[in-house]
Amino acid sequence: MRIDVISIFPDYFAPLSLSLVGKAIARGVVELGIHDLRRWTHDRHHTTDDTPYGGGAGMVMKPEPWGEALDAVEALSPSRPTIVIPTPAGEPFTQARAYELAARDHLVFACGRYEGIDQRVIDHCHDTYDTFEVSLGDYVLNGGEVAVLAITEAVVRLIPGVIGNPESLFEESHSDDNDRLLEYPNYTKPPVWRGRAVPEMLLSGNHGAIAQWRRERALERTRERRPDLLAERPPS
Ligand code: 6GU
Repeated sequence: MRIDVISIFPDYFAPLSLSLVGKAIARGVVELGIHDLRRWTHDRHHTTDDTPYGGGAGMVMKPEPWGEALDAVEALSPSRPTIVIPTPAGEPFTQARAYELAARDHLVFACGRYEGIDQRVIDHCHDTYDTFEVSLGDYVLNGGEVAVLAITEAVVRLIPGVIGNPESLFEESHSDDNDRLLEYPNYTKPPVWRGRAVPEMLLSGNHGAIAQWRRERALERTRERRPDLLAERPPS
């Protein structure tokens, strides 16, 4: 997979050379390009924003640099890219979307700052490419950069061969194999720590009973913390 990121803060993406994503890059599973949007400005001050038509607070990112940047980055791979635009006004980013993006050949992340990108750039993306406007949750970040770090990690770990033990993908929270419940609690040695014992069931060696106990804990947790997930579950 090829991933390109367009941002006015390219330094934000240094952490992508670490950890699991960094290894995928080092192994050539992922090719990563980080691009400074200012490269596609032509004025002395490398201006990327301007005041909003209609008035109001804040600044809006100008369309021209974005148009040139998208044209240039599209040309870096033979396939038509999938565009991801992080925005608090997007659809909630989910594990299902992460799996869908993990199957694409070329992802391009367009990081907006200020009050966002001129809507004509977004409309152009929807008309020209497969485009997803996604949000990480109901709170506001200053720009899309931190969201891109999160989304990239969620996507790259799902590319076949990136995770050492793919079985670990099956039981985790939000996986289909776990019926999209939150994950049950996990324990390791010692059996008692600061007076807290590991639940006895897990020491029983009865694998059927342990699986049932874990499912009950997963249901209990989901009911308490994310009742919305139970409501939208397919009937089982
Ligand atoms: Cl994806 N972007 C920004 N700027 N703020 C957010 C977000 C994304 N998700 C939640 N808040």
